[in-house]
Amino acid sequence: MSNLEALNQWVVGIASLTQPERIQWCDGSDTEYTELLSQMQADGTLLPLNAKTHPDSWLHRSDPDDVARVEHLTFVCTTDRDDAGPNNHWMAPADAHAKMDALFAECMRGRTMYVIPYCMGPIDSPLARCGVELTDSPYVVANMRIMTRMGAAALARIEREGSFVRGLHSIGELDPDRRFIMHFPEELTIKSYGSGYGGNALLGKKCHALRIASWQAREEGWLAEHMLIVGIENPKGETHYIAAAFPSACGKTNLAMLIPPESYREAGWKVWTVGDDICWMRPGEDGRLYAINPEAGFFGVAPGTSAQSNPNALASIQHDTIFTNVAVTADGQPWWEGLDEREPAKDWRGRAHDATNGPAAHPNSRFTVSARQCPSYSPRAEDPQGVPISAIVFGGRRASLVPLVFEARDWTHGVLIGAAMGSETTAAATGAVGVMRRDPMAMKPFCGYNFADYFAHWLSFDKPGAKLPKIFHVNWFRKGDDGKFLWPGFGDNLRVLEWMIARVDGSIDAVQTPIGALPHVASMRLDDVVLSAEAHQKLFSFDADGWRSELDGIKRYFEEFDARLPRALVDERRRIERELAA
Ligand code: OXD
Ligand code: MN
Repeated sequence: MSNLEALNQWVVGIASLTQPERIQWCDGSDTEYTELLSQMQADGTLLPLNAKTHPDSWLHRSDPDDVARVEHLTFVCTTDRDDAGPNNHWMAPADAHAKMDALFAECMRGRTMYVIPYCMGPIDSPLARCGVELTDSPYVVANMRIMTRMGAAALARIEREGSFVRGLHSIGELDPDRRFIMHFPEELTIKSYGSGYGGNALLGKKCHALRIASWQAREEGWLAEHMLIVGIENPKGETHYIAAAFPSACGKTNLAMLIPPESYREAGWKVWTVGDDICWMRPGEDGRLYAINPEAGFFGVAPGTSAQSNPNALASIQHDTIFTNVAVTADGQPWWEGLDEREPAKDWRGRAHDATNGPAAHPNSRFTVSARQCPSYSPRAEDPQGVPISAIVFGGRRASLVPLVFEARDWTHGVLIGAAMGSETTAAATGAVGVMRRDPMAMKPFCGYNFADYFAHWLSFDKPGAKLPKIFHVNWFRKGDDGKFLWPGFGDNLRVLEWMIARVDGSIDAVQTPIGALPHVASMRLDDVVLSAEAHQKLFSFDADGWRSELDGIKRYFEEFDARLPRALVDERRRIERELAA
C-alpha cells in the first residue's frame, strides 16, 4: 500500500476488475529480483544460460506470435479524433475503455498482480516523470527493473508529487486476436492486453516515455523523442552531445556506443553513451536544449551485434542480462546471426537448429541490460540537469538518393527535414520488412498526437533567446549498383560526427545546395578509409531530378494533414522546390 490515496484506490479498483490471487507491491530490491528470477526459472519462463561464460543471465522464449510491436493494434484514444491525427489508429475513449475492460475482466485469476512504481529519468531530475505499471507478468517486472528506476525511491517521488502515469498490462491469453495497446493521453493512462513483448508490455518505454510523454511534453514545453544521446569527446577534452533519431533497428544502439577508428583513438577521441533509444529535452536557462535519457537500461536488437559491430554492447551483455528469443549453443551460450562463426544448437523457438527453418535467432531478438554495465556509459548520464545538445541528427535507411550527410540551413528547414524522413521498415514491428515509408523524426509508431501539431510544437522552439542545436540528416545505408553498402558505417560514422561538430563550432565551410549544406570532401577525414569512386560520387553529391520527385512525394505525404500542417513547412518545401528548379 501507499500513502497516496489516488494510487491505492486505482490499485484496488483494478484488482476488483482483474481478480488476481494476490497483489505484490514491488520495492525494486535485490531480494525481490532474485526471488522473481527463481520463480521464473522454476516455472520455465526463464532458462539459465551458461553460468561460466554468462553469469546470472537468462533466456526467455516468447510465444512465436508475440515477438514485435504491433502497430496495427496500437491506438491513441483522444476525445477529438483529429487530435490523434492520420498518423495514429484512433478509438473513442469510452469505446476503448469498454473494449479493454471487457478483456481485463477477471483476467488475472490465479495470478499475481505486480504494482511497479517507476521513474523515467534520474530519480532526482526535474526532467524525469513517474508512472505505475500494474501487470501479471513477472518477466515484465524483471525487465522494468532493468529498464527504469523502479521501486521504493520512485514510489516516494510519486507520493510527493501526487501524479503518475497509469499503465495497466496483462499478457491475457497471448492471443493475437485479443491484443490491443491503447493510450489515453488526456487521462495519462495506458491499457495493454494480450502481449508480453517489450515494446507492447514494458509500459515505461514506448507507451509512456514516447506516446504519453510526447503529449505531456507539448503541454509543458519540452520534447520526448525516439533518439539516442551520445557524447563525443575531442582530443582537447571537450565533449559535444548529439541526439539522433533513427527508426527502430537502424543502428541507434551501435551509434550510441561507437568505438572510434584506430587513428581517432590514437589521437585521443572518446565516445560516451548517454542513451540508445529515447531522449527527453527541454530548453535550459541559457537557451540551449538539455537532454536526459529516461531509461536506465538497453533493450537492444541482438542480431548483428558482434565484437566488430558493437564491442561495447557485447561487453555489456556478458553477465546479468535477459535475452529474449535468441538461439543457444550446445553449451548454453546465447547466439545470434552475425555474432560469430559458431553453430547454434537450438533456435529461438527451442527446436534443434535447422537452417531451413530460417534464422536461428529471431531477427527481432533482444537483450535487456542495465546501462551501468556499458563500458562507455557516460558519467553525465545520471546528471539530473541533463546534457546540453549541440546537434540533432535525423536518419533513415535509404538505399538510393539520400547523401551521406547534409546540414539544415536553419531550424525550420531542420524541422522539415525531420518531418520528411523516410526509411525502409525493419523487423522491430510486425508486417513487411524493407518497404519505404515516411517516418517523421522516427516517431511514426510513437507520436501520441497529430503529427501536424507535433511539427508545430517543434517549430515553436525557435524563439528569441533560444540557442538551438544545428540539425543534420545522415544516411548510412546508401547502396551501390551492386546492392552493397557504400559507406562502412559503425566506427567510421565518427568521421561524419566530427564534420558536424566542426560545423557547430563554425570552423569549416560547406557546399550550399537547395537540400542543405554538404561537406567539401576535403574537409572530411577520409584518408584511412577505403571508398570506391562510386561511393565518393554518390555519398557526397545530390541529384536534383531525384530530389524533385522526392519533394513531390513529401508534398503528397503532407496532404494527409490538410490545413493543420504548419504553413512554415509548406513554405519551406516550396523554397527548396524553387531552388531546385532554378
Ligand atoms: C525499440 C523499437 O524496441 O523501436 O526500441 O522497437
Ligand atoms: Mn526504439
